[in-house]
Amino acid sequence: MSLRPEVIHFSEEVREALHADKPVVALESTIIAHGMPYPTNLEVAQACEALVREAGAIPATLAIIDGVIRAGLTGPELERMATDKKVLKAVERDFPLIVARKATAAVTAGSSLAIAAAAGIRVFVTGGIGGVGALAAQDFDISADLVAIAQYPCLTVCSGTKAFMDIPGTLEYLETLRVPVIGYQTSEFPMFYTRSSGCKLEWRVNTPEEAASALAAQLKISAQGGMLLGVPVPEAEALSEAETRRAIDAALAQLREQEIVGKAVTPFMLSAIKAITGEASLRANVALIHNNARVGAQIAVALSALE
Ligand code: PSU
Ligand code: MN
Repeated sequence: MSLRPEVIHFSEEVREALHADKPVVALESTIIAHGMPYPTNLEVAQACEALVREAGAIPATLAIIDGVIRAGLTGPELERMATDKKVLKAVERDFPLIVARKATAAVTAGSSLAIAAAAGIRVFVTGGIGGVGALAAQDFDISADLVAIAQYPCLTVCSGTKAFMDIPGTLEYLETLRVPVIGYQTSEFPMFYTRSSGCKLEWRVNTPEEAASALAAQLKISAQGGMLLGVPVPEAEALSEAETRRAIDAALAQLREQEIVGKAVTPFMLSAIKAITGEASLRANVALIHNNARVGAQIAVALSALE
């Protein structure tokens, strides 16, 4: 799939910024609508936009509102994402039906990348990407995020895949898809709530400038294809590996018992983990998203300086 650029409706600010080649950072909306409880979700969405601005870039939060694919939301639209229980979760294959029915949907990392690529936005920020599921060898649960990261010419800034995924399997699959995976100030792939997964990476960058030059080279040499940057959750809010593993095992047991499948898995797991760890997992989730917004914006600014 590839979106036609003319179907995207830009906010005036985002349109002007892209037109003037100013740095723009794409932000996803599934983490707002389905990833965190209200009012934390709204606070995080607003804080991310503010952090991107502080770093000198323009935020473009992405969503489908009443059937219209949007880059750059108004305040009330952002609020709707955070509060309206009827907001759907759109992976790319859902776009035609959501548009035809004039429905409202949050977009996942993969579908955000489709919009960002068509819009000419080169940096996308999320919390954790979808990955290869823990039982993928039997149930084929592999997130469409991975395919989108491989296809679209955009950098994805994340804190790893959600911790309840098969992390080594996810990294193997990214290798198959030919995605460069880079650690930001780390030599291991981060594990979402936890700084490290024990999975070593071949590539590491230490500054926004280094990340930007890798991205600039990718954009120059390849007509297609993205890049993945793993930024560990800030130390102060990180959960220990043991804490994370314990919460995940308990949540996975609930998931199997309740026979939840498909798109509902991720929202279920996030809220089950939060119920098990108390507020600690939510605090870590918030901290890593804020940090990723800051780092992503610094990279977008550095990229624009290179261009
Ligand atoms: N990570 C989070 N919270 C989320 C998601 C990821 O911490 O809400 C969302 C992202 O939008 C991601 C999507 O793209 O879950 C992946 O869903 P799935 O595993 O169903 O492909
Ligand atoms: Mn899945």
